[in-house]
Amino acid sequence: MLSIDASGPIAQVRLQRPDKRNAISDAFIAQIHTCFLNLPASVRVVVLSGAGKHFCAGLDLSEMGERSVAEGIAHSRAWHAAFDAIQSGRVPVIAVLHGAVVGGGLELASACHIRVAEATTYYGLPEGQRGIFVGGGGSARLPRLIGTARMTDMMLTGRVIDAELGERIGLSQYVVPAGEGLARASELAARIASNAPMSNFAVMHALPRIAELPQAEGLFVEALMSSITQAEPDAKERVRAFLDGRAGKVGV
Ligand code: 1HE
Repeated sequence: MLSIDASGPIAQVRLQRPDKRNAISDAFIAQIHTCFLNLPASVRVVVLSGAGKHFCAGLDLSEMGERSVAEGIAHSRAWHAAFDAIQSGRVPVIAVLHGAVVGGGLELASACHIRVAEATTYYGLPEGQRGIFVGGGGSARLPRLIGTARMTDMMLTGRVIDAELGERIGLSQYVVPAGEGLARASELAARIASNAPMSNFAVMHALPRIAELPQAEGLFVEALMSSITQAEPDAKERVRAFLDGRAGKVGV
């Protein structure tokens, strides 16, 4: 269900269940979790994409069945653990979106660090229509991306958001023509992989925590993180390279 090429610094991870629109079953969520927990040390960035017509149709509804309350909680917590392994993992993850990015598929996308949406992308939260609620971290992550009011609208009315509007409101950071998502993600991944590891660590792990802190505490943590990055030999060499004219200017 998950195809993984982790042979180079940029790993390609692909949802590979196109006949079921990459719907996420219990076995599938376990594979996603295992994959992100066990990325080889040589991997610096992951590009996550979906095979077939759509990125992901969310929860495999055929398995919803007759779960008890306790089983339902355990199920949701398994999704949380898997998506936490993405968001709070060791390396940045770029999602390449196309077609349906709905329900748990949108929850998966929202756990990634950068989202590149092809023009065919549409976003929906059909949970409201299915009589259920989000369970894959959507209520914690999506309001932070798009605001509680927009998520409320999507869930209450079944509103579907297209790629362009999705970019404007923060569901993706990029929109590209159909079929160009992987190429754009690979370019972005190469840039990310060329950064100092400590800078990427700070962006992935300090930045989201600082954003949740009161300002005074956030500024204090920023000062610590800033000093830690500057103390790295890598940072000293990169700054020297710029001052010596050996490193590129901003935007060049
Ligand atoms: C599925 C699923 C699925 C497709 N679970 N089997 N998610 C949803 O409510 C979305 C439900 N799916 C759809 O609305 C559509 O399938 C799509 C818009 C995503 C794609 O449409 P289309 O026309 O390309 O495909 P299709 O013909 O609808 O589906 C092809 C097959 O995939 C078909 O099975 P088949 O055996 O008849 O060929 C579908 O039944 C199957 N399929 N989506 C199971 N989701 C942690 S909580 C998260 C909560 C949620 O995610 S709720 C939202 C669930």
